[in-house]
Amino acid sequence: MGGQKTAILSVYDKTGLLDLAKGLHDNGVRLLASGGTAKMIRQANFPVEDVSAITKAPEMLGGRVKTLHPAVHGGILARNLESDESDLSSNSIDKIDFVVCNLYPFSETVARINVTIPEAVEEIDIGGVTLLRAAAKNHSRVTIISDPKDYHDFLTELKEHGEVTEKSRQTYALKAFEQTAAYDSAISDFFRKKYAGEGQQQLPLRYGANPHQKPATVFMQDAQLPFKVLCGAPGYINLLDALNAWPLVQELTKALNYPAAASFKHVSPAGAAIGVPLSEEERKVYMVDDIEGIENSGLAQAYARARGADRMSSFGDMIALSHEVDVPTAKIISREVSDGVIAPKYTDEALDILKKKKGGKYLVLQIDPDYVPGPIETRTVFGINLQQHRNDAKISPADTFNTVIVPKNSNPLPEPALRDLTVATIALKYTQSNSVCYALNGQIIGLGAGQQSRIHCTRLAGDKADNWWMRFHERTLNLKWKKGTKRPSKSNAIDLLCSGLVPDSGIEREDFESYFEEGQVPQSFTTEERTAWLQKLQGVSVSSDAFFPFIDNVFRAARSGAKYIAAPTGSQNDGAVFETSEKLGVTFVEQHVRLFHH
Ligand code: 93A
Repeated sequence: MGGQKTAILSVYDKTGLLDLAKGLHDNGVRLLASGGTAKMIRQANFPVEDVSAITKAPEMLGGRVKTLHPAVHGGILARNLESDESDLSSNSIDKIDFVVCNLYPFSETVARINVTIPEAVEEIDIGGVTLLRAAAKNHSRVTIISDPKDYHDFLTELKEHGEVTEKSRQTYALKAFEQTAAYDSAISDFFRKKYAGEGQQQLPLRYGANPHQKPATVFMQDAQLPFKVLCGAPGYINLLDALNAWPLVQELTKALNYPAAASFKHVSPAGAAIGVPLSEEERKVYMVDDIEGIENSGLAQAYARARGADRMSSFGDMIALSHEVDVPTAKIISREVSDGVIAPKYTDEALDILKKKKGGKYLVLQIDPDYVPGPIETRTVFGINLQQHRNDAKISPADTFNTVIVPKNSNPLPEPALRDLTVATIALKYTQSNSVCYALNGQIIGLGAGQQSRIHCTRLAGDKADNWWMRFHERTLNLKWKKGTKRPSKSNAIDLLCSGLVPDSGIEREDFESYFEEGQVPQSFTTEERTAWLQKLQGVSVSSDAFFPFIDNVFRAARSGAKYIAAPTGSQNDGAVFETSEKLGVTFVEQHVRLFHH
């Protein structure tokens, strides 16, 4: 065909088709088109040939085979190579220079209510996707136009330069690749919902973050979900919690070689701990003194600590447990208000206990402990994709806290400090930023999450640590509850008392009093009582997910018994921060990795 260029046109959306055909014709291009496309061009009196003119084969199978032919794809895929040229000429195939194609409307079809599988199947474009991919693959020679919005610029370029520049061919090829990718993912999404066993590769969720956010689903691409639902039906936020809480406990247990537990709410830990044996007082404060066998279960003690850290925040929690769930752990869970639990295993007896909770609706997830996520994670916010390497930074007592800044020559840190800094820092890795965590005895005692200001975070966490410690005051330990007072009401009243927020009068006061025996309503703590008791809180470890920009954070941490602080460095104020720590007798450790989490 000498120097004449050839275009093949096959479009479902025929917007702008006639202008395009005219423009191509005006530029001396030979037009080939599939059935409906050719018909429309012909009716407008522009010269066009059917694809069958080169394939010598009719469209068949009711349109399922239109352009799938070596005469088409040989013509598109051929390079300017001698061997390709000779293949073409021995098969009497002409090169194709331009491909214009857009696809059957699969997404629009399956978006229709009550669409059937045969209807959806018929909208799976095969030949068009092949045209797009073939032309995009060979974009060093071929131009692929897949969007009617590009017709104008394409024709302008063709008219002005007689050809399409390499840059434009690249841009158009990328668009075609994006389109086939999106098209295929729409097809696999549709069939995943239809064919993947529920709970295996996908799981429909009742709704998303809020009841009006429907539909909602959780799924894996090309893999099974790494968890099974043993009881209940997970919600969207349950899963966000579970999928943050599980790696937290997995890392804690690996780093410290103890069973570990976390209690999550709104995608931050309310508590997290390892199974350091509980003292008698701790058992009382954490309301587990009557749990049989707790002293022999590291996991139960870990959860008692995680749940006990901040009982108010843990109300309705999602729990993660590092080891096989045993009866003592299940018994603690069974009488708390909680939404669900994720763990690698459950004993039969423990599972029976959990399955009875919430009228049989308690969420029990079993996670595959060998599941390792891929290195890249992607999310969509406001329709825009964000992608990053997963935060797989390893926190370990041996390697993370070995750079003591002040006091000089105080390496290494004592074991309990290393342990508590590890707990605090791993907890922060899974806490919404800004975050600061106070830890003691292998558990969180105060955690501030999601604050825009670091000092507010340090204060919030410090106030929580103070509140936690006030719960150990003998007056709190010996409260005389009215018979029948429920656990959440007790936690609430204790929280009011320990935070110093009990009102002197009014209906809130009456409500507070109603939980206690006649004449046994506790007095509020006096300032002196509080100060004296808080001074006894010592040896606390504090970790921060990013540097302390000002010395106020050190002042606040020290007020709640901080003896060790670990934080990244790099603030302009580092010098003053270190100096203040030293003056207050606080050991400052450089923690090398910033741990923002969102
Ligand atoms: O059923 S197909 O997958 N088989 C084909 O060989 C084929 N070639 C192009 N569908 C095929 N097409 C698609 O037909 C194009 O992607 C385009 O959407 C549509 C244009 O058909 P017509 O020209 O008959 O209107």
